[in-house]
Amino acid sequence: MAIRYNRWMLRFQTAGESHGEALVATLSGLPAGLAIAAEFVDRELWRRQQGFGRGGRMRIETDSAHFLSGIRHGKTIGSPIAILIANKDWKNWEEVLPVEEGDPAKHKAVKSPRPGHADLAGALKYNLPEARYVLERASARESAARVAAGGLAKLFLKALGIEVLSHVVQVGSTRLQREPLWEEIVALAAKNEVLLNCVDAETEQRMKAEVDAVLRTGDTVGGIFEVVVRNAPPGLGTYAQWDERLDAKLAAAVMSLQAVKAVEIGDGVLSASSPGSGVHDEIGYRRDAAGYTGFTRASNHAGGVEGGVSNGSDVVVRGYLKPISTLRRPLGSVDFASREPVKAAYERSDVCVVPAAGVAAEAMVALTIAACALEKFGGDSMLETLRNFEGYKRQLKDF
Ligand code: EPS
Repeated sequence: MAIRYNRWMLRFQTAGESHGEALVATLSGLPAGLAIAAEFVDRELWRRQQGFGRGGRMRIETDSAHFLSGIRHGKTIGSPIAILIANKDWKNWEEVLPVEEGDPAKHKAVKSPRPGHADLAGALKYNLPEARYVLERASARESAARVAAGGLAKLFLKALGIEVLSHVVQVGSTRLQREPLWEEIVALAAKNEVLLNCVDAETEQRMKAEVDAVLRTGDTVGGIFEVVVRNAPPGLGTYAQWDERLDAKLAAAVMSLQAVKAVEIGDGVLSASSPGSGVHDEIGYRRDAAGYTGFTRASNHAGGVEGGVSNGSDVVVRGYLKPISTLRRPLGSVDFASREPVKAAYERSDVCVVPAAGVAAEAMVALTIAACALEKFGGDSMLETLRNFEGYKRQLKDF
């Protein structure tokens, strides 16, 4: 019996550790003939590095995707794409974390596990005496590799007219109180200075005050980001099998990001406490409606997915981020060696990463939507994929 995910036409994996030499991503299954703008992928990587509350590490790194394979003369060739992102910080860690045996005296052990981090569970699982190797891979640094792969998925989706972007809905207890316009989210992504990636300037200042407060007290703060897929065609994903539902795939993709503790599709959380009449999106019809079909919706509480299938409205996915688990004023823990009570280890860290996590989630959502689109439309070349997509669009118009 095959595990369904192995049948995905678009597959990607990452390798690399936070303070190792580089991060690596491989992406298999993009059709041949897709134009790749390397500057676009680098801009995505830059976006992930931004936001008020990022730590000192982001002043060291300037993430850039180095393509090793699968792209020639500016276009995909149908072969697996390998991407390398160098860690500039490696020069400071070469002797601490050498591939060869090296000098054990130079090792920087993480001696007491941080509550909320993978430290303890990872050390127990891999039978490691302390948590250094655990944090090296569990670190959200890995999400840079996802953003590079996701950048390619975004370029594929753009060729189909589909866009994926994010914005921040909540930092700490400060929440955006209105629905953003798509144009506002687009404008956010074009900014060259990112504060907290919120569409409302006044709310963003209050979000900044929340980050300032935890910076002062040695604490950290979480929040909620929202990813919006614009122009997703109806018919991605299916209710036919549990693991083929679009919402299930999106939930897994976004939940797999570091520090995400809950995922919501549309107004999923609110809908649990609302009457049905208040949350289901009434259906209308206008022959000349913009979009894939003449069917219209009065609202989009469903977040563009009904029965595990995209319905033609924007797909909206929210990720709920716990506060970063590395605290400058650490919580109680236990020394790995002595088992005595001590404070948890502290390493240089971020205090708020909600905007950055939103960009990483865009990548995961783009990869998921691209995989579903390729399952539906197939194609080994862009010519073939786009022809199949055009045929489906005509079918929808004629429905
Ligand atoms: C992280 C700790 C910090 C973050 C890192 C995630 O890194 P460092 O230990 O080098 O200061 O900056 O995130 C990134 C490096 C990144 O690119 O997002 C952690 O422990 O999870």
